[in-house]
Amino acid sequence: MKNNCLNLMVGVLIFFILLFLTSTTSSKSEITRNTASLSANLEWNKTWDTPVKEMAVAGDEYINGPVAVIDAFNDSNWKTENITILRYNSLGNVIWNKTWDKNGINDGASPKSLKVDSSNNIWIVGEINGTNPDNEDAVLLSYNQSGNLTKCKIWNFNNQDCLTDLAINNNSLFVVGWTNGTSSGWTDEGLLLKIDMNGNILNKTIIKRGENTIFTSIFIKNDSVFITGYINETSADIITLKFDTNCNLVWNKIWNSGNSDWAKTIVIDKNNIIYIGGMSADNTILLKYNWAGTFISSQNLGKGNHAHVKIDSNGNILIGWTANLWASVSLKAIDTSGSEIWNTNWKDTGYMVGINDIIPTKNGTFYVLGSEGKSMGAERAIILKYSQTNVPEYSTVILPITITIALFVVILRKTKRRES
Ligand SMILES: [Ca+2]
Ligand SMILES: [Ca+2]
Ligand SMILES: [Ca+2]
Repeated sequence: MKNNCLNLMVGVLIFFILLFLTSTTSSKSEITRNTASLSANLEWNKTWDTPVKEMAVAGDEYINGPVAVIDAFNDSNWKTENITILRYNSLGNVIWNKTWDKNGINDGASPKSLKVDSSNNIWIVGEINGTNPDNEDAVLLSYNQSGNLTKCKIWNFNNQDCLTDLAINNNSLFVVGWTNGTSSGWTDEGLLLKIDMNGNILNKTIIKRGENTIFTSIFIKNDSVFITGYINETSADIITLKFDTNCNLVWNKIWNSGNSDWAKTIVIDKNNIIYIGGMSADNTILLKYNWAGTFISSQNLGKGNHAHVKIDSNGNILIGWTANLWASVSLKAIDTSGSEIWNTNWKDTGYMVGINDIIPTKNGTFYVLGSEGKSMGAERAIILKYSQTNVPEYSTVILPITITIALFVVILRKTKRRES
């Protein structure tokens, strides 16, 4: 009996020594970080729900948690549409929420994008329907850490004006969108604004191809400005452009599958490969270009809406899209060679769900923003938090267990033989 106890203790001791040795070896190999063995795990999901409809549109990493902007609206009265900003902690609790309503008048404001600058100012772009729903003006808002509005710019360039995305580079804001001199549509022009941190416009560039040009996303790297969107010539085609930081056009490329094609997001990885997420007919697609604008590949991710693309802190590409007619949100990570690292999807029983943005953080976790509703459209905003963890490798658990059992059996047999 005494011997058995002793053997058990010896076995447990051997197990932990082996576990320690193998985990030390594997953590050393993590210096090169084997991201191929990462998996994504849902940490929590939260909703934001008021009597009107809400959609989480965009967000950014902030201080100890994300900040998100919500489009809050009422289908029966466009004037009640407004912009709500939510600051979260990392557990998904709302620290503060603010609603922007110009001069207290309901005039249909709608947010499109949000970014945080290096001084922790929150910048939001979108549109406001000044006098009627066909006469939008461009809106730029800035909030400080406490949620106080510090800047508000409204520009009426044309009949219809809308800002869709922004990027911050060396104390300048670069904002994209579209502008239109008529209220009939189909004559939109792509808009690029360079703005100082006081909200003054330094440069306004208009690009038009075909009948209609709309810019949807902007990404700046190494003082080069990359923009994507779509144009209408024969069918909708994806346009991708490179500018310098003085807003001079360097190149522009058109991608046409033969079907209707739209681009939603643009990012650039550590190897300077450009990724464009969008839609072609009713499929989710991912396009790749190199820095010089040479087309590399297009990938069909299956039936779904726009691909939202971001680069995470491991340098991998996170892709999310609304799939299966709002039945689920599909998420996947690929490495820079295009190999899939993980894929997962999110559903909420009884609800139709959709994604609008992904917010990667510095430690590999990421947030997903979107909306859900019992019927088509948004009833409430959703935010999900995922972590990415290393899948335990074979050697770190199985090997110590196997060796320990083998040693234990040998010791037990020897003891029994001695006892008999
Ligand atoms: Ca609601
Ligand atoms: Ca206008
Ligand atoms: Ca096309």
